[in-house]
Amino acid sequence: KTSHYRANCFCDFSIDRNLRKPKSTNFVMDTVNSLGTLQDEACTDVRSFFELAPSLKNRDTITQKVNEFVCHNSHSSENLKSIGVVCVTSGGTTVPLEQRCVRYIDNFSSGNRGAASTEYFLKAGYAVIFVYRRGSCQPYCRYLPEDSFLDFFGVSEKGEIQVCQMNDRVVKTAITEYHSAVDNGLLLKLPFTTIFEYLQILQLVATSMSSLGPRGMFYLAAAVSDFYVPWENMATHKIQSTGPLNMRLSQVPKMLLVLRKEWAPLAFGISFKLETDPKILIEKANASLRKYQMHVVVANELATYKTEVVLLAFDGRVLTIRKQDEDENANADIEKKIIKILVDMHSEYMETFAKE
Ligand code: PAZ
Repeated sequence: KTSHYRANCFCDFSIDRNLRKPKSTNFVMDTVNSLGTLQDEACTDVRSFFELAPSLKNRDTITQKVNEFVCHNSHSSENLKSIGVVCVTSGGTTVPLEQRCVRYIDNFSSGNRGAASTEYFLKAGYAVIFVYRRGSCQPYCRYLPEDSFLDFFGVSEKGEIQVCQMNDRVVKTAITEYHSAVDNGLLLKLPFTTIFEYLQILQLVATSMSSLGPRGMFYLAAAVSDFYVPWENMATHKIQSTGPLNMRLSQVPKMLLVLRKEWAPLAFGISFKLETDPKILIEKANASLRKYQMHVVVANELATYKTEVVLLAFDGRVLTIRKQDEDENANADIEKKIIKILVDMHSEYMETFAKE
């Protein structure tokens, strides 16, 4: 039932034909009804989450930056340089345990996927709003040393800063490409730390990007907390260690459906699903696709996420992308293949609007 073939970009595509089967009318109506209820519930939960969350610092400045960026990259802009605008989220959100936070729960993510994907989206002609966790991996800095940035530089006898010869090319490329993206108004970076900041920034970006219609895209690679301590239940000061700590975490409301249906309803939505148990990965990714009405869900397993992902698309396509052994060089990240496929899917999606 599953056919495998090799495409010219070295990806193994597996298309599960069962997923293309037309559904019965009853099934469709049930799905529509339950989605309506789910959407109403999600909207209510999201509204109360925002009402109770600590307000975002510099909200007005961030809003202005995002609006200007979106306007600069909108169709009406005279100097339009991008084919689409993508919001890439990257890194893990934290859940503070105290309002004056000393301790927090964190989520696994280095930000490498988001940073690499940003570079490939820019290369493909997109403008990128990079919403990233403070301190996580940055676009064009992936090849710089992790431990000491200073290892890359030296000081000449005249006191001038020099790049060590062996790193010369990497640093020049990084500086040139980064500045070119920023100077042309194609890269906007917005940092977050907590789940509260992340969701407020996402809402703000999404509502601004809704003006772009189908040219907008969301590539949600950030590892977002599922559980949190509501602000009003949180200890104000550092929790004292006077015995075992009992904590009750609430569920973070499901923003994906609200993003898709309310904040930016025409944008192309891609979310990620990470699991450690391979037995449930595809089932969970499929559930996300249906429940949150995403256009694509990228399923990956913790043990193999750098070398294998499965793309499940809303039209039933299921593509397995693998980093091959022959790709083992710095310029052949799996993200290069993922972005190529997603850009093609997004073009097809935009074409359906152009025809209408
Ligand atoms: O940031 P990174 O490169 O270390 O990891 C990327 C990832 C595994 C966090 C990402 O591919 C992903 O699956 N994000 C969604 C995680 C989630 O299910 O919440």
